Amino acid sequence: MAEFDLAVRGGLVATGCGTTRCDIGVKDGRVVALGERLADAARTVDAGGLLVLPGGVDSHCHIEQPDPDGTVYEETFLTGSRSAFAGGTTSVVCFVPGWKGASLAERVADYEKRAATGMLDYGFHLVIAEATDATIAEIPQFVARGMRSLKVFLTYDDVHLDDRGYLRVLAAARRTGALVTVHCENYDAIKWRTEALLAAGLTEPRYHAWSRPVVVEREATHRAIALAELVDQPIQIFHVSCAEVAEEIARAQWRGLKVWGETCPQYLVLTADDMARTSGRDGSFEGAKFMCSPSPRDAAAQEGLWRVLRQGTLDVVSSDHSGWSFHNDRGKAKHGRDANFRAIPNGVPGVAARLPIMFSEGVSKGRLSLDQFVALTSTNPARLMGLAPRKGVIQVGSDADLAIWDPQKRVTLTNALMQQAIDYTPYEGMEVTGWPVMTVRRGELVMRDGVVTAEPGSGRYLPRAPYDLIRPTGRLPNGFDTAAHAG
Ligand code: DUC
Ligand code: ZN
Ligand code: ZN
Repeated sequence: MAEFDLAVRGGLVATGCGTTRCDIGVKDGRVVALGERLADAARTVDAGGLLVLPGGVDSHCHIEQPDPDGTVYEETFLTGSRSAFAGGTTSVVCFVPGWKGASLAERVADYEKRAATGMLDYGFHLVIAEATDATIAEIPQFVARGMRSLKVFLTYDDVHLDDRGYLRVLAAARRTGALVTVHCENYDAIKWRTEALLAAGLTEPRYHAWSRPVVVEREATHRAIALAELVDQPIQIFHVSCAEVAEEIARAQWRGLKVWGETCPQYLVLTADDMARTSGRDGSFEGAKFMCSPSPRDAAAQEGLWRVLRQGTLDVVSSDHSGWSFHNDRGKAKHGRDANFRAIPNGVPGVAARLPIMFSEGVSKGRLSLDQFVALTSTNPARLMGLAPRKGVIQVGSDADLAIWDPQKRVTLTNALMQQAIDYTPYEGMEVTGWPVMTVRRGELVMRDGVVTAEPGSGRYLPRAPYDLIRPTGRLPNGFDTAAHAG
């Protein structure tokens, strides 16, 4: 009998702690050997001339997420899995949705059923949309079940927390050993500015960017960090749009605080000008395709982001994949094609495009080393989210999740290649160099040359234990642990 179920031979392997040419031996879904000329395997993949990387870990994905109005994001776990595998991603962390007045227990039960229908391995963040006694009391039982990251919003009508609510969630996270991830924009400032823009008749998609300039993101980021310092609670700032915001994180890190930062491809390759695009058919509504929050900025902001990625201030690149089709009347146009910018749902799809864009714009264009690319898109998110060393690395004992790349392959991005339920990609027509030609999930070849073959329902839940990296620093103002005494 062959020693391995699968051998991947002859590739240049970026393990997550360096790059080396070797074979990979897989047994029962895990990596069991790295070496030269490994013994026989039941199945062999020839990776000569190719790169073998840990499967992508996308720690910020909105998939099949129900909204309070009863609608559900169009991307299901089934279609989202197909799309992720097509783009070399094998694990995601999604969001158990939250809204005011709904019990966490009901939402978790519903979302668990949805996620179990996919093929991706998945973990859950818990959205905490209100800091009532009832919600705060529910948090520990779900952290104990492995959902050890909470998501809070400092803006959006349905979900935003005021400072006291945010402090209460930080305290609950500190007591239970969870990470808090934060959407940082100033709610009142955006609301005030939006009302003024609409009153002035500035309603088109491009004014979305005007409603939330950098300063509202920078202020909220500063506040999110300061309040986390008060509680001594580790946080991750989501979707940082420019270096000016990242500087807030750098300053906090320099002071020794546990603050991490994430950005997304849309902030590296789109700008606010994309929201001013028009088309013959859709007029200025075309700009809705590129609308997300925070807003994409400008070319200088993009260059600044590459710099802070190289410096390590931001250490994760996620997709923030959000499911709103453009052409039907349930997505971006759910309030009509002449709706003002406030009524257009935010978000852009990107679970499949994330790795090809980052590889091409980063590695192929010489902005990132191969090891930096792997760290940003797989190893670092896995470590921060408590998934490593099972995910995010290629080492003996880790799950055999691999993305096998042809670094020379040139591809023009189209929505068909994304294999997603959402009917457009904001990256249509973009040329990339480097493409994932095979994806392996737990030792199974689930994608080859764009053909996805995994069994629906074969994805596994990834419970995540409280983890060293997110342990508080122990530095408390006056040595007084507010979280131990306040609710
Ligand atoms: N911003 C978010 O915070 N969530 C989903 C989409 C978006 O643009
Ligand atoms: Zn967000
Ligand atoms: Zn998001």
